[in-house]
Amino acid sequence: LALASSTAMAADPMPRIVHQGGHFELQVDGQPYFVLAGQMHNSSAWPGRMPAVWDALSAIGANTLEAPVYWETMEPTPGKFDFSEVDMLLDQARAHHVRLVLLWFGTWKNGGMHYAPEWIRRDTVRYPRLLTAEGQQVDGLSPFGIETLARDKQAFAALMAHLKQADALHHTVIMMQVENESGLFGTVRDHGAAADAAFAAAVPEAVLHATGRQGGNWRAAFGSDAEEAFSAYAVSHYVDAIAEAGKAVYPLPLYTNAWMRYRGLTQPGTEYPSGGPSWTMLPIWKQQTPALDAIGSDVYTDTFAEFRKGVLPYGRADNPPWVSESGFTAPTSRWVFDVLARGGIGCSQFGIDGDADEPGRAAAVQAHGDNNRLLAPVASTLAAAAYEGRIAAFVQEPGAMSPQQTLGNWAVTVSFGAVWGHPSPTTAPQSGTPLGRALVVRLDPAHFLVLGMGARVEFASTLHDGGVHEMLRAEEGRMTPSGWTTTRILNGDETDYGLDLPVHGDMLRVEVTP
Ligand code: N0T
Repeated sequence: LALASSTAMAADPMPRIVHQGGHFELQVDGQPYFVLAGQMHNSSAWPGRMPAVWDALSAIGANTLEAPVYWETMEPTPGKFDFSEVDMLLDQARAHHVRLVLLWFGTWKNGGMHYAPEWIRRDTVRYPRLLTAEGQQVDGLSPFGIETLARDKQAFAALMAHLKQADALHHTVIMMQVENESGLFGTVRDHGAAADAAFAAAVPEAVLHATGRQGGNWRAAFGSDAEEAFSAYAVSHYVDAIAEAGKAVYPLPLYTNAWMRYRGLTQPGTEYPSGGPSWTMLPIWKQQTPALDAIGSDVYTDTFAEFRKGVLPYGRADNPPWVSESGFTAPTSRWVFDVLARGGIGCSQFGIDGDADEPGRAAAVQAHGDNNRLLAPVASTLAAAAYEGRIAAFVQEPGAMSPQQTLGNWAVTVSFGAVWGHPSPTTAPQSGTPLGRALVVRLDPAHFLVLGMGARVEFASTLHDGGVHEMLRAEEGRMTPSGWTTTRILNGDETDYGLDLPVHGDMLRVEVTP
């Protein structure tokens, strides 16, 4: 018996994140995994609501569900845990053959405290609130609440112990989010007695080192950003302690998500949570959170320029591109292509179980469904190629010129809004509905995989050596576990003007003379 169970454990290593050369890979059951996820609305992890969640998830064909775990429901009285919500999620996810990312709604939820149990909310002596400079108590917990932190740590560790017992042989849960968009609203920093003392004291050496600041107290080192930097230190330290406690019990990949500072936001504590992992606070956050494997970006924009501004700072040698949430609209269907090619670990759409008649929802279901129908069957192959830097992504961006990238000895140009039989619109800025998206994967020097929607792809050799370097063959088909299967060879009208990928997506394999 002991032998049988240790063999089973050995066959299924823990999910983990590996990285090389700035590219990352999440491995599940020892295989590359790319998270193509949907997240339910905040109050949907209840049995009566789950059928709508599963319908929504299957409509978009995602391979992963992001689901909250509510502290208030999991620990209704101090130290008495109720894991029925978690067990329901595990059972249903297994029945639907998808993986789970669980979101720990603990001390912080969107810079607030509304998932803290009532016994915490009622006892402001043991679990102190934030204090404003004027001494006003705020609807948010102090990151200096020693007992609050102890309670959150204990609850998160209990959740991880439950998963270890209920899921270690399945790994239905592949990753955990620690807190949700942490940080402070209502004041830029806490003004309680402990906070005031720490704010007046010397900035820890490690923080100075990570931020390149000179010594002294927070004001001296950070000037007008002192309060926000101080809060980032306090909150990141707190979140890391929770992550560390959970990881010691059951070492799943752990991340936290950022309410970002973009789209013109400049005011911490009023426009976005102060001290959360916004991009200007990332050096402090990364330095303070060794127990976290990643800081994810919650990107609520339909424009590629804002997406880039929001996400690029998070792709670092020590942090994977990971879109932990994005708005559930049709234009956001482009982001996953970009994240994949950057060597990121995945992308999730927030609020998939909205009302059927919500404006834009039908188009979002169509676009993200098209994505996942195309990407999910080859996600492991794509993740492996992305890890090695063999993928280029191209997304439509009105106003920009047609993107071109080089893969091996080939310049790949992708244009959007091409009309069949007409030359490619590569000499003027792009226009049109921004939904075009494509990936080109270099399989070997002579073969490329081309996949995407609403895009024209053209190959041109970068070798000008008088030799013949041309596209020999374009096959439509699919990647199966045993390799490439051709459904038809494209030629003539289908290739003479470039490879036109239809709006709902297609996958081609291209052979070139190397
Ligand atoms: C997100 C979601 C959910 C000027 C919003 C986004 C989710 C949380 N918060 O629907 O509440 O639980 O993580 C904040 C978006 C601010 C955008 C400001 C742009």
